Amino acid sequence: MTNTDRRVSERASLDKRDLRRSFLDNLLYVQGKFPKLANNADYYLALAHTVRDRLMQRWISTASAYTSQASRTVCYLSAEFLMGPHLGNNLINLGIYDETAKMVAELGLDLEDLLYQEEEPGLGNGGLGRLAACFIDSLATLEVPALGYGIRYEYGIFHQTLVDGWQAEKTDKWLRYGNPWEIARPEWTVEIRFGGHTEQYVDEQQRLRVRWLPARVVLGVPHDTPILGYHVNTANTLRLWKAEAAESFDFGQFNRGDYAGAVTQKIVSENLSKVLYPNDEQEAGKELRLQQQYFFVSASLQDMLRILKIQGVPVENFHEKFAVQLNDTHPAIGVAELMRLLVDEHLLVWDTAWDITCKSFGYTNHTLMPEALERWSLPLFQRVLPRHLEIIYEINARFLDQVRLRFFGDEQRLARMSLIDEHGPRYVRMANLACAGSHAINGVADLHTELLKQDVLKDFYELWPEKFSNKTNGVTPRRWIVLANPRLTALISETLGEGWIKDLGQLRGLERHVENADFRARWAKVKRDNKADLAAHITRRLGISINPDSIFDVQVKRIHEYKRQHLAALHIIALYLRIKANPNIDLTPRTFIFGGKAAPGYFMAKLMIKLITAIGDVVNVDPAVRDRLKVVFMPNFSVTNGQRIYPAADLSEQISTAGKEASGTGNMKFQMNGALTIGTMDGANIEIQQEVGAENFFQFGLSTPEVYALGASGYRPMEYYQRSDALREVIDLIASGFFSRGDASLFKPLVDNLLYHDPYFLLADFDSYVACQDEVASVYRDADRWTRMAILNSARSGKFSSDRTILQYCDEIWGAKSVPIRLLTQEDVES
Ligand code: Z15
Repeated sequence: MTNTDRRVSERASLDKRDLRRSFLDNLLYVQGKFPKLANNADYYLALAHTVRDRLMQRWISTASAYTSQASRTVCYLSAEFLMGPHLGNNLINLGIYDETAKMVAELGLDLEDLLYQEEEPGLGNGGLGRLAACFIDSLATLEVPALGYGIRYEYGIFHQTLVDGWQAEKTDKWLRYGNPWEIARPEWTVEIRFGGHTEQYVDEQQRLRVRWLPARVVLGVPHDTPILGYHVNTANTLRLWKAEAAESFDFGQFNRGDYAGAVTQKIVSENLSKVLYPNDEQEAGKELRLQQQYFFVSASLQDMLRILKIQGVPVENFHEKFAVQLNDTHPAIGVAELMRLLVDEHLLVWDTAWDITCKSFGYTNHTLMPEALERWSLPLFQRVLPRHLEIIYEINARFLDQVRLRFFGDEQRLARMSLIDEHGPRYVRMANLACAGSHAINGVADLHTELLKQDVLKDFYELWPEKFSNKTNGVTPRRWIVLANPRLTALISETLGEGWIKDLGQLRGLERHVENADFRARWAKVKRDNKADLAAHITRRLGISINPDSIFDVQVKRIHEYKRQHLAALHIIALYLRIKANPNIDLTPRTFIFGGKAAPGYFMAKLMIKLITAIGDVVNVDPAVRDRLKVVFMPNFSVTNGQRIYPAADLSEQISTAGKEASGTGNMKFQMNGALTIGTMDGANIEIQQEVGAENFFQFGLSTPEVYALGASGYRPMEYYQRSDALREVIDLIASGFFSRGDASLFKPLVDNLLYHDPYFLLADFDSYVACQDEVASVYRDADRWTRMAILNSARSGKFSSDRTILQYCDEIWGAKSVPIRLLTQEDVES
């Protein structure tokens, strides 16, 4: 072995001595520091590089296997990937977490401290972006060839702080200290064109063609991150595009002395990947957003065509090589872009191109909320993508011909299904484009898919029932149990072995231990220890003391009216009023923990945060409460914070108005970690209840049909206010200014909205919710009963592994199979 060989193979070794050698080498050669001078940030980076070195062999082996094999590759197109920190997850998936913890401990360091140094890549808003991250993990673990394609935002989701109880936003400078997990691939840069106009021309074969003369060109530079599966050799790729200017300086302008003008082009171009839009389920219709979508979708499709070419596969076989999944309508422009690439650039005839396109794309819908459905005004669309508008008109003409034949004379249906909304100012409807151009359309939970078929996508369902299917969401047990909850992981693995980590259905084996008092005691201790950790964290960060024996009643998710954080707030006030009316009342102590970000422009959501913090400011210091209630709003809910919170929860709040939450995925993370759910019959809550049994689930509230009926019959929330004493007292107390130092105007918009509109039926569900919470409190008093229920919740969470979800996508939509990876040796790599 030459010297170089030795060094490189040490870098792939998982042996503890080699880990230590690499760690200290990286500290010296990458960070340029001696242990004496190094801080935790240096040690984090040294460790990140040590782990990255060990991913490389797997990544190269995977890439080489994929290049030489013809198997179908899943391309997951998503404007968001909410990955969370990589280091801990990679240590788990490599199987060297404990070794590494020992190795750094021997150097006087604490692995957890180092893990918390990582700035998490928060390239997503909430559920949709986190789902993409869980899917990418499961695809790698199941050894399925896959690429995640998205945008490398320079600024991810804003950092949330609280100022006087209000949300304040700070930019997320996650790349500030560099990113050891990515490799730029400038050699695979692509050009993306914008604006301008089109013209017709006649080619050599006398065929009429269209040429697009764009107004500007932007470069897309791929930045790749390896995504390692759990205990396998597969390392797939997350490929995120960074926008760069074609020329950094316009030398014409520069030479004319216009220095500022010379750099504007660079600034305008780089804006495309500058910042993530912080709206979740609220379409803003901004031009830059459409440009971002087209930017990453065009870059990704061009990348696929490049891969096809180096593999020597003809473009006619595109759909055999790639299954392209649209994560919501954000990448739906891909339907028109692939048509453009095939017809204008690869000169295929329309019908062939359309056949390839439809066979390639699948579309996942994630919401029933009308305000989230994307539409682009025609003038804006024309300005940004003139050629795509022509293509969409052509798709639409042929599509509507088909609808006309099937539904003879039904003009209204035609107007509803058209890719162009012509009811007032005209719009391109992205969901209609996605449906028309995909062979598969799916919802994300049973109820959601049924509602899509009956409601939002009814016309498309009636035209193509065979395209529709359900794929209930899931989450990865690697991050959400193994990494987040090491105590529970140790207990489960001691009891069942380690098979459950890749086959979560095996958790059913825990059911046999429910009647074992010793097992229950160990289970309860795990939860108690996790709660004590979180309590200590909250005290340290927020200065609020917490009783670890109180019920940890947790609602963490984006702040939205439909998710009804303010319903939970009304309940807290109801309990507070009981104490005030009867100071010695025997209440089960509770700690209410909230977390979540509001879209910066969403006034009501921000007011909901203020309401929760204002309640806390009163309740947490009122001596009459005597520590029976605590209200905590944890700032900056994120993947990192989620990993501390889910394992410590007793009660999971899933209280959206029935028919509004497409699935929810936080509900699954809580369940796996042994929290009980209080929930409405909405989204995946219904399936969670089916799995755990009604006796292990706290259900309340109107069902979806009841919500619809009440809405249709003319809902008058004021009647509920007048009928319920408890409700009236709660609302009156807010309205009086009691939580706002006498300022009755502060919460007036929220109170008036509830009394006169209440679009999410809080008042209708209030009594049912409070009664259900009383049942929660009484069950909690029987600690043994609670623990039994908690164990059964975890034991029956197997369905909600994203491995199950991904297997269904692979079998029923993508036609993708696993391709096990053989590790290349040093000689293979170098020959
Ligand atoms: C988002 O996070 C979700 C749907 C959307 O349409 C957008 Cl724009 C963002 C969420 C759903 O609200 C949630 O119920 C679901 O679990 C999640 O997507 C993943 O499917």
